[in-house]
Amino acid sequence: MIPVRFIPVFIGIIGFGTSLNDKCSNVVRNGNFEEGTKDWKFIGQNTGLLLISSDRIPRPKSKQPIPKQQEQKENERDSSIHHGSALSTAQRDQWYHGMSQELQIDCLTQNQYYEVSMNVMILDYAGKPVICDPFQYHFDPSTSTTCPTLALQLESKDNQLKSIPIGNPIGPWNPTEWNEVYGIFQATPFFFQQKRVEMYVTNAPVGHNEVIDNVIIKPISTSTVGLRTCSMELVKNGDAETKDARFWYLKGDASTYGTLEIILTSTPGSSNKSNNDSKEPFTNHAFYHYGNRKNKWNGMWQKLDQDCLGIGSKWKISLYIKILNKKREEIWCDTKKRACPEITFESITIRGTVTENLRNLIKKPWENLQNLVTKPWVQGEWNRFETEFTMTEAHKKLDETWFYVSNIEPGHGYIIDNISMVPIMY
Ligand SMILES: [Ca+2]
Ligand SMILES: [Ca+2]
Repeated sequence: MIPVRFIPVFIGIIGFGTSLNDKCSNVVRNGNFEEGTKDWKFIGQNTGLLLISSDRIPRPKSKQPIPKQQEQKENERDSSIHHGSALSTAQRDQWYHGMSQELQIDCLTQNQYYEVSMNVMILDYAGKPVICDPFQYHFDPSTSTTCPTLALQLESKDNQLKSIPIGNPIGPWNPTEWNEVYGIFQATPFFFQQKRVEMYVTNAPVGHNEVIDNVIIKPISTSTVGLRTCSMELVKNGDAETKDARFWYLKGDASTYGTLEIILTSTPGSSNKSNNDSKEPFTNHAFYHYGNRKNKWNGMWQKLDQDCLGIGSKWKISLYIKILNKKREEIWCDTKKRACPEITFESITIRGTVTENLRNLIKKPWENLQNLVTKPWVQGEWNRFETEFTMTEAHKKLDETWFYVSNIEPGHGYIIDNISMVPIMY
């Protein structure tokens, strides 16, 4: 069993002046569990709720291997704010079983955008931390590496149920520390036609407990990461300065795409966001994708906001990149033989079954875009990549448009930063 400490409910804490603004500054009630399990329920007959002490959550022990050169692995996640209690399930018999809370719909404003965040871990029934894979975008309940997600269950007046994901797990996943679920959603008029809107934690593998803390749903603000800015920048978190890989996935499936971590480095064109000491050579963060990549197209993958991509609109994509061999040494590639990294755009429509989706994926339109910077590749330095993409009708008529890093030899890795996509003709 997990170490469990029951916390008494502090009745006195709800006595403060609770105007609607105060009450709704976090749409989630008792999101930090300072009032015990108050306002929380669960989905699944045997799920149950347990309060556990946040201090009992296991702390990190080991470090991952780092590239064989100057870069350092980023390993600083602030865990100092997590005190008091956290909420765990007691048992989970189905992937969709988890803790839940009915949302105060009168706290939501129609058409307003909301930022969602939550700290989360997975523990097995013996209380040991479990790793999951946040880079797999498509949820497959038959795999044992799915990560917890935050979703809304909407129940209509005629009892129809609809589920909407509102927060996705962020990689890289550290099993022995708090991880984050993050997202942005809009409170559409559809929400207000429902009989009930219930938020729930879902998608962790069956037979494991979800543990959560600091669940927040609040109106977006200037500090919200990943807001729509069609006219300025279409890539979300292209510079890794959130110190994580939020908004990024890996193309392929977990057995073929390797893994990704955040490293400290020094990329041209980066401001010293994370370190004010000018003597320190590692001033910013970058993505490092490596490991057992089986295909050239197993690359970092991000969904674009297709509403920003008008037919005929033209975009400039730019980034800095280094490539590494299996020994994690920086290597050279031959631009003349088309052996260097590229960027691929693709569009898909997801409908029906997994088999149908796979068939759709084969038929999708895609373009492999080469580097328009004709300078030869320089080993050991950051290489500049620039290309252009024009949105077409063939892309637009499908539901989703994505792009990914491609044409990297299987088994090789790359370090990438300052990935940007800005309009040339909009
Ligand atoms: Ca707490
Ligand atoms: Ca960066």
